[in-house]
Amino acid sequence: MAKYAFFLGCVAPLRYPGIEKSTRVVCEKLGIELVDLTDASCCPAPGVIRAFSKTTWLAAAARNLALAEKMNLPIVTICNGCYGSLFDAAHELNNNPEELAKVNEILAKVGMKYNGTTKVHHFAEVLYYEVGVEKIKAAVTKPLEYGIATFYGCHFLKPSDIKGLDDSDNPHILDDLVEATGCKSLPRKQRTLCCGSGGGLKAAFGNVTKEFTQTNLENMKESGAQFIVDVCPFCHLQFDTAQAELGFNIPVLHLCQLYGIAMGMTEAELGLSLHKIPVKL
Ligand code: 9S8
Ligand code: 9S8
Ligand code: COM
Repeated sequence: MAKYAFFLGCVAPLRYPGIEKSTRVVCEKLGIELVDLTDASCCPAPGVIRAFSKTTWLAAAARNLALAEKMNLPIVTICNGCYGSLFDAAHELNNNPEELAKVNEILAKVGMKYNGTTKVHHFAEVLYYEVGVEKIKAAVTKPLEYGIATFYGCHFLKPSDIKGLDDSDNPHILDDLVEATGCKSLPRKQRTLCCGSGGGLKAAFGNVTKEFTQTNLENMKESGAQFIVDVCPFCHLQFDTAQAELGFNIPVLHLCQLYGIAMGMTEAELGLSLHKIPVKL
């Protein structure tokens, strides 16, 4: 059985606990063992912390990587931002002894050390490449027939030269994962556009964020989508909270919540009442 250190990040546990719960249930059904990464901090958010101080970003990320290293487990994240931050930090540190030594000088102050061995995975990567669509189809007990707008976000497949997953400009793995439930992923324009909220943009230039979100929502509406399905709680938060003001009303689900529905979880377990845009199944 595949076993991972489960990195929660901030947004899922604090704002959408149903994402966390559905991930736990779905992973158990699919034979993925999640072990809590006790004492983990914010990844830290790549667009925010890395943009201001690379040293701070690397040191905080290395601390999280070191916690998983102590457990001798690879990390799995349920968030693109956490994946981007921890994967990119591991990529820098695991291949660069000088940088690793600098970071360890900082970690020594909190009595820790990172040896540069932790691997980092995104849950959708694990589902597609390790579990596989056939096994997921076999675990579906309640086949669904919704038309879906899949939302990849930025940090899942990019930077493509180090992630090496799918075709980052014309991806298909999330569409295949969604269709394993019986749903249909609908074609639309600009599928890989940023939701607008990442990279610190939302805090610094809210109007630009709104324009990105609006363009995405227009394209999604035009496609006829009944749900948006994301793989990132940060994109999820943006689509769920920004729509009403922009005049849209498309309910938002994290992929694990969609799977939870297709595998018979209740609405309470899925935390759907915490969504701003009501989710009617
Ligand atoms: S942790 Fe703190 S803010 Fe967040 S959810 Fe995902 S990115 Fe990492
Ligand atoms: S898109 Fe651009 S930066 Fe990001 S991944 Fe999640 S939040 Fe939305
Ligand atoms: C987006 C995370 S998923 S961040 O805003 O780029 O840090």
